[in-house]
Formats: sequence, structure tokens, C-alpha cells
Amino acid sequence: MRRIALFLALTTAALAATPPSPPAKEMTQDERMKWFREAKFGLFIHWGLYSIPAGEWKGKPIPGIGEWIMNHAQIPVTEYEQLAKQFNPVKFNAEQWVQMAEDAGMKYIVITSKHHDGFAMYHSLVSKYNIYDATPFHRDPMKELAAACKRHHIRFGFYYSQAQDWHEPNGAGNTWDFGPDDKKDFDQYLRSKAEPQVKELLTNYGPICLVWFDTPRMMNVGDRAQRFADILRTLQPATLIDGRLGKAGDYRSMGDNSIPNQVVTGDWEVPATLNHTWGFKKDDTDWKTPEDVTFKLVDIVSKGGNYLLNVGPTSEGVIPQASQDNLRTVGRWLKINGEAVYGAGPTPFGDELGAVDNTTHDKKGNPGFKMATDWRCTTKPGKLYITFFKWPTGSFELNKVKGQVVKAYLLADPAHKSLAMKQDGDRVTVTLPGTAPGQIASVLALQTK
Ligand code: JFZ
Repeated sequence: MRRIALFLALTTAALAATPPSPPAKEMTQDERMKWFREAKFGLFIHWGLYSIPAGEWKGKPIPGIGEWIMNHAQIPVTEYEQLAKQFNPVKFNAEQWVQMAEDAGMKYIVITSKHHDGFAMYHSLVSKYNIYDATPFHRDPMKELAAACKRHHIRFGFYYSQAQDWHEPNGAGNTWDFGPDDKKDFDQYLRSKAEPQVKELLTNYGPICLVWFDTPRMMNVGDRAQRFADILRTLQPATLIDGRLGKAGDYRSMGDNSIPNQVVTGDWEVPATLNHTWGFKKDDTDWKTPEDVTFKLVDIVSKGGNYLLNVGPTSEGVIPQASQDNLRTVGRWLKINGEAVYGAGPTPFGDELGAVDNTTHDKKGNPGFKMATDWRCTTKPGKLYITFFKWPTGSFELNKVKGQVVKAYLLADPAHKSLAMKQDGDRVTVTLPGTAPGQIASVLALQTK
């Protein structure tokens, strides 16, 4: 009898339920990575309460990266929290920030939704310690940025510090208020703040291109990292996971500002600064030049990676003018030469990158590497792009070329006029104009068959 009753109950329930929609086709990794492989150049933004002290606490300069000031100066939560009351970035203008990214030729933006200090830069219902509830600003800049990115067709992603949270008794990192991490109920913090906040970020801001987790302390225990991966895959299956969650992500994150010497296979990204800090510091004005940034971008692309380049806006909500000028100069170069960057693959050569130098050694005692900087090669099907940072005199000889080069021309020449060239086996010689046709660097395109 009981069996029949159970059978009836189950069949009735099955019939009453709406027919299941066909299972959503799982995305392949190639589909998920497609935009990332095309984009190549993104804007990183580190913005939070730390932009108020801007590297100085109680009249003393605090050494180190600006967003770490609470840690470096061992500021108690009760004191650091007070910064929220004076955070009023009235000059913040999402449209202008995103316009700058577009002018710079950047295709995605990743911004700190919550850094290690624990302060949410969006309207969170999980914790009142956020820019909407705890400051006189009373706005949600992430909402405004998401909308501006949509208008400009720029992808939008969040940095989220999943493990370190110096505001929470059970978050990782704050030992000066809360004692050693190994005595904390870390899962209590993860379940009550980090996980629900990541859910908010993936629910309330439209399509999120990636989540940039960071410093995965204590994340390799149990299913801690997997719980975040599950939240992402459930709420937005297309969202990429960076390389610092605590388990393998969708791509590798290289060390900060560290560009590999050689081609690296697979998907990867170099997070990098324009000066020596991520969060704004008033005394750091040691900016990289647009020439250097352009070289690093092409260098990274020629090795197979993406470049995520940082700005640190001020407490008024302004991106430092030097950063803006620098990035816009790079953007003007990309307007002419972007074909060699967006969607381009790595060099098929490699000798042009430099060579191992046994006369020097790195910190670990390994032989050094002498980087060569004259030119870089990037590729697309049927195309080789040679970007010259030092213009060759007269002609350029390229060895080990596979296939036949049918046309050589300069991207800086709108007419794409053919240059004189000859090919002898795998050696191609192109006759070049006496002076570089472009500013910063000039690109020679070789069409192959
Ligand atoms: C982390 C953060 O602590 C820092 O504040 C900033 O947000 C940066 C982008 O990321 O710092 C790191 C993390 C990893 C490495 C270096 C700095 N690393 O792997 O070389």
C-alpha cells in the first residue's frame, strides 16, 4: 500500500511540474575565453577608502603599496572605519572613466568591488560597510560603471578579495585587531560575507566578464575555492575566474608587473601598475612612459598574454591626469596599429625576445635573461606583424619564415602600399623607408600564403 501511495504521489508531482527546459548547453572553454583572447588590453582600477590617506597616516608617509596602508600602519578597524564618513568622491563620473578606457583602446575594465580592507565599493545588503550606506556619497559607483560600460561596449569585471578581509574578525589578514588567522572561524566569514557578496555582484550588475579573486590565503582547504566557482558557474556561466581563487581558474594570472621572458602557452594575463602602487598614493609620481607601456603591451601579446593595466583614482574620484595622458597616447597608437594587437597570437620565432645570459643571475640563482627590445612579432591567420621599437636602417631581414610572403606593407600607411621585398627560402628581406613612418613604434605587416 505505502509503495503505491508513494508511486502515485511521485507521478502526480512529475505530471504537475512544467516540462523541463532543455538542459542549457554547457559552454566550452574556447567559447568562454573567446572575448578575452580578442581583448588583449584591459583597465584595472584600484579604488577604495585607502585613496583618502593616499599613502600617509598621521602625518607620516607609509612605505609600500597604497591600498595596503591599513595593514602596513596597523590601523585598528575602529580608526580606519572613520574614513568612510569623509569619503565623498563628488568628481566621480563613470562616463568619463569608461570613455578614457575606450580612448586608451582597452576592451575590459576590472575594478575593486572590495579590497583587503573589507570596504565594499557598491551597495551591499550583506554588510553596511559599503560606499552607499556608510558614506555621505550615498551612490553606487559600480552600478554607474556597469551602465557606462554597456553603453561603450566595454566588458565589466570585478576584483573581489575573497580571503583577506581586515574588517572582519574571522576574515584573513587582520592580526593586529583579531589575532592569528589560524585561530579564526574562516568559514564563518566566507559564508556570511564573501560568498553572499559575490552572489550580489553576479546578480545586480548585468553581465560580469570576470571575477578577479586575489591572495588565496587558506583557500586550499576543503571546498572553499570550489564554493566560489559554483556561485559563478550557477549565476553567470560565462564569467571567467582569474588565476588567484585558490584553485585553477580559467586563465593564469602572472605575478604583478612580471612579464615572462618567452612565449607561454595557454591563457594568461599580467596585472601591472603605471607607477609603483595600485591604490592612489600622492607621492608616487614615477610614471611609466607611453613608449614603455606600448612596448610592454606588444611584448606581452607577442608572448601570448593579456595586459591588465592599473589606475588608482583619487578620493575625489579622479583618475590622475598623468595616467590619463599616458593611456590616451597608447590609445592613439592602437588606433593605427591595433590590428597587430587585438585578437593576435604569439610570435612563431622567439630569438627576437632575447637570450639566456650566463654572466648574470636572478634572485634565485638561475641564469639571467638579456631581453632584446628592437622588435616583436604578433600573428593572425595569414599575417605576421612586426612591430619595430627601433627602426632598422634600409632593410629588414626576417629568417625562419614559414610559407610565402605575398605582400609587405606598413600599418601606418593608410594606402597599404606594397613595399619592395624578396624571399629566398625561409629568408625574407623587406626594403623599408629611411625613417619610421609612425610615432612610438611602427608595424610592418606581412601577408603570407
Ligand atoms: C595583490 C594585492 O595584495 C594588491 O593589493 C593588489 O591588489 C595586487 C593586484 O594583488 O598583491 C599581489 C598578489 C600576488 C602577487 C603579487 C602581489 N604575485 O603573485 O606576485
